[in-house]
Amino acid sequence: IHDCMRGRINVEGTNVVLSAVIDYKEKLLKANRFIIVACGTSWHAALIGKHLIESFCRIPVEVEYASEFRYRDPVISEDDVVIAISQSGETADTLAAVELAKSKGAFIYGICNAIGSSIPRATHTGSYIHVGPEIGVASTKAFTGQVTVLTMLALTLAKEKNSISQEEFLNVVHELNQIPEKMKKILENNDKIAQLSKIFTYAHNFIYLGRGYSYPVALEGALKLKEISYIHAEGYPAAEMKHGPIALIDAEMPVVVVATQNGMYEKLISNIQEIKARKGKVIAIVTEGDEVVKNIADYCIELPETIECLDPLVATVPLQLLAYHIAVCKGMDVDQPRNLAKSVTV
Ligand code: F1P
Repeated sequence: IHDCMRGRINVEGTNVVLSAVIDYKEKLLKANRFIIVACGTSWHAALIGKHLIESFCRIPVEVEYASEFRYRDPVISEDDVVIAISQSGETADTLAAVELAKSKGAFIYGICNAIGSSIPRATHTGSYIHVGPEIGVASTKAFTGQVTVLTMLALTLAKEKNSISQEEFLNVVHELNQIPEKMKKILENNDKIAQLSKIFTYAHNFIYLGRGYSYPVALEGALKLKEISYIHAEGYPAAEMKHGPIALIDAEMPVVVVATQNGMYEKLISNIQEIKARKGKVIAIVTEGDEVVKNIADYCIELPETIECLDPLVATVPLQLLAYHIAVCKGMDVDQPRNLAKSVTV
């Protein structure tokens, strides 16, 4: 994450991650709307990007599965900016979405990891996330890199547009700079998460819940578990639970709840109470020092405090570790899960 925040510093000392935002700021700021296209983990990063860009820049954002986008006739115009997110830069659906949007005159901004790959070459400009190669098939550090770049992009545009105060801008930058140290603290939970994982190897299903910025984190936690441990897992916005998924909850059901002390904390407490009333097993991701959720949840993983918009950066890591340790306990090959390819090129 440090490398990603620094970007590659060029001779003039400019952060290369952001130089494209600065160079094309007029084009980006006069967009009617942004459309973000991506697949899998990158699509979850896109949902966080939508929240960041809409909150900071007040520009409407649509998030599309690239795998659906190219099979209909989406409304795209020259006034749209399309952001394509891909770790590998080779995902066929995302590349096809880029080509389609480009043919309709949209301006295309890529956020990719693999330098010189097909998607960045097909875009007008963009940012590399600079997190280095993903060793395993499942995207992990790329997610953190994508969210970091989206945060920096939203902040930079908001500053140009004056849609956030100088005070707020400086506060987010300050907090962002603390994230690498906080990540180290989160990794100190590794042994605890490994122990916790042993309890849940029995499970055939998992539910993940979050609200606001943490809803895509819940989706990503569930995807990681599916990808590497082959356990069926679904992520939901916590408030959607009562519209159906609550029927699934019984004493056998582990429910992972991202319940940091931000935004909708109070509402998450009542969601946890609803699960406990149905005897579900709650694994809560909480802010350090939280005593309220600790008293209701079955298990808690603590996170250092940060501001709401940066929660996804810290809250995703324990969920990745949970999926990793459960998969290891079950004897799975976490680097090369069955049926998955590093880049889906067909
Ligand atoms: C998209 C993706 C990954 C996932 C798996 C299959 O890849 O869905 O998120 O972990 O590797 O592909 P990309 O477009 O971000 O390279």
